[in-house]
Amino acid sequence: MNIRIRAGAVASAAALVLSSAVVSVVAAESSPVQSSPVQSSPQQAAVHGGQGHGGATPAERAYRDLLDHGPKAKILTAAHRAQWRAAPENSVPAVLAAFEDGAEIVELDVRLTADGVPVLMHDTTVDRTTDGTGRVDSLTLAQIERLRLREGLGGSQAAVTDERVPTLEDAMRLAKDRGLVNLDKGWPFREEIWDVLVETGTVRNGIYKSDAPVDQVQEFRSTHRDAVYMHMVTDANMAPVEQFGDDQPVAYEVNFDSTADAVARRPFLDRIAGKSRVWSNTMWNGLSERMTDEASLIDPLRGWEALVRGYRTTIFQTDDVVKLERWLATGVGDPLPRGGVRVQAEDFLPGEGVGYHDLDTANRSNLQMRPGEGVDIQDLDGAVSLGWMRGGEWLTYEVVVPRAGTYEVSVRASSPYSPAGAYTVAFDDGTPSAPVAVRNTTSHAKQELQPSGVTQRLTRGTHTLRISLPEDAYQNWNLDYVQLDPVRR
Ligand SMILES: [Ca+2]
Ligand SMILES: [Ca+2]
Ligand SMILES: [Ca+2]
Ligand SMILES: [Ca+2]
Repeated sequence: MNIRIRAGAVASAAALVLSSAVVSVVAAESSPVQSSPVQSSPQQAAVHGGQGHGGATPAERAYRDLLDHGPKAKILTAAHRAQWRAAPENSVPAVLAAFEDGAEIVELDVRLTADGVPVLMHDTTVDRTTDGTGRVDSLTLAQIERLRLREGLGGSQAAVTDERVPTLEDAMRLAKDRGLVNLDKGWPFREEIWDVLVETGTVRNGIYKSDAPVDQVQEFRSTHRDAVYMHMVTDANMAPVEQFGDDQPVAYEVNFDSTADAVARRPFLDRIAGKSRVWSNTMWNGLSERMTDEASLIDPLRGWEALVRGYRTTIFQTDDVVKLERWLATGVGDPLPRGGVRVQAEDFLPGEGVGYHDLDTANRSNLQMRPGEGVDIQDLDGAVSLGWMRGGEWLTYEVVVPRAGTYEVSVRASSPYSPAGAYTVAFDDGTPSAPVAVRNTTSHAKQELQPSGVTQRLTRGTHTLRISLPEDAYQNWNLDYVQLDPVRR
């Protein structure tokens, strides 16, 4: 069984600026692949990439795999700022969660305190990610250790946690047996980092990166023979592949905001792939021209699979470790639980005052995929979703329920605000539910499936689902899709 979309919605799909895959008709029960536990052991057969090398520890396996750029090389996962979906970015529990979720590499941001200690901090200041303020390089380690990290990707409205800013030494000790660390922002103080790697016995765990001139890189590597190094390239610095000669980096991070860029073309990528690994970033639209994590959840061929097939990618830096690992293992990025129903928020029933009510007739976003409809459809780094959600607005959907039973409503939503908003749910013109609060995901562009606690008994067949936004609640959030999961008894 699957979700049926009304004829009006299908007709408007012809006007999509994205591919027709945007209007996804999800078939839960006919899908050959059901969600399964993520396996990262070398014995697990992968749909994409090889099985990987053996080794005494996960870190040893990851190191051997990193050095392998042959045709059977394992595809490696790098968790951007560690697993920030489970804990604060660049925190100890986020590092542990990234490795537990199957990443071989955690990407961490390194800065020096006023007293010269490498700590994990993305921004030049501590303002976004902690309860304090000030520049990292103007605070001592003792001052920074008194701060508390905010949840997820931080922001002024993100909750403050009990977690503290880790030193690089803390992180390397955690990673020692577990996996590799991509050392972002650390090239200017590579010697201080080297001292930490030597002291903690983690020289093979730490992956330096830069886009520095090749002479400077080779000078460092000539005096630090065991240093693991990857190089960042764009069209502005393509030449290094030749300049590195027989002493190639373990990987090239290739960034392009257009597939017309020379670094995104096969001749260049083939030269890299013969000697090293191609590392692709899929967090935002501008890094691998729209081939993002979110686009991959709509269809892997729009993101991860396109990069593997067409761009020689063998390392992904991702904001969604769990879903990338699931795709590597099963070929499905965002599976629907068995018996579930999913309806994309952008597939609302047509007509102002009939299928929906929106406060202004314009689409406030730049994604004109349903011309003439006032609902605000947007592209959030590949997620086709609704924004400009305002009190008083409502949307209706036609859902086809495969089997009579009780279902729980979830929404995949995002917001950097607390409160973010609230909605009610009603079926078939029945009484609306009590308002459900939307959780702060710490970023407009980072969606999470949020169970509502609202359950409804439904007969087999077609039903109308209405999402309404109460006028008395603050509303500033984004809606990707609505999901009905059967409640097991
Ligand atoms: Ca970074
Ligand atoms: Ca509008
Ligand atoms: Ca609106
Ligand atoms: Ca959507």
